[in-house]
Order: sequence, then structure tokens, then C-alpha cells
Amino acid sequence: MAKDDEVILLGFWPSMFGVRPRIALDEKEVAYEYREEDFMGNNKSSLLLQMNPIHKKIPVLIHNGKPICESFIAVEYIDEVGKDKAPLLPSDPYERAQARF
Ligand SMILES: N[C@@H](CCC(=O)N[C@@H](CS)C(=O)NCC(=O)O)C(=O)O
Repeated sequence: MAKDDEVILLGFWPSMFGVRPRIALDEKEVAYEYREEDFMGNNKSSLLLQMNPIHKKIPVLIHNGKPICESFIAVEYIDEVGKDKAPLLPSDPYERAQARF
């Protein structure tokens, strides 16, 4: 991701799904804004509903205004966009399949 890109992550602290893209962003040393969702108060943000209208779930990665939903899809997206730094998946197709599993 380019230095001036806007990266926002919608999350919920107890969620292991939410931790996946956070680890990926940290590995790639991407600066991002983390926004905590208020699921305890049953109060989803309008940004979450707008960015993930189908499942209304976190995590949602928002890259320059465009949403990427589903934790593993977000991890792969972060890996592809930042392919010059700290690869997250093996280069070998079989090992990559194993890692995805
Ligand atoms: N398959 C999804 C699962 C995401 C998920 O289940 N998120 C939960 C938090 S752990 C959520 O947003 N729940 C809100 C709800 O169900 O209303 C992923 O990997 O991102």
C-alpha cells in the first residue's frame, strides 16, 4: 500500500477474525486507522453497514474508500498489495494451499 493511502480497519476486540488482518497489516508495516465496533451495545456503525451490507460483520478493511470483507480475503489482499514486503503465504502452490487450509 502506498504511503498516502487511507487504510481503515473495522474490528471488534474479542474477534479472532478481526485479528487476522491486523497481524497482516503489522507484518507489512502498513499504517492504518482502527475503528472498534460496538457489538456489546448492539450498535453497528453506519460505516460497517455501508461497507459490508451483506453480512454486516467485521473485519472490514477499507482501502482508499473501497471495502474488502472477510478476514482471509483481507489478509490475501494485504499480501498481494504489499507483495514487495514480508510474504504471508508460501510461493509453492501446494504449501500455499496447506497454509490456506
Ligand atoms: N467469515 C468471517 C467471519 C466474521 C465474523 O463472524 N465476525 C463476527 C465477529 S467474530 C461479527 O462481525 N459478528 C457480528 C454479527 O454477527 O452480527 C470472516 O472470516 O471475516
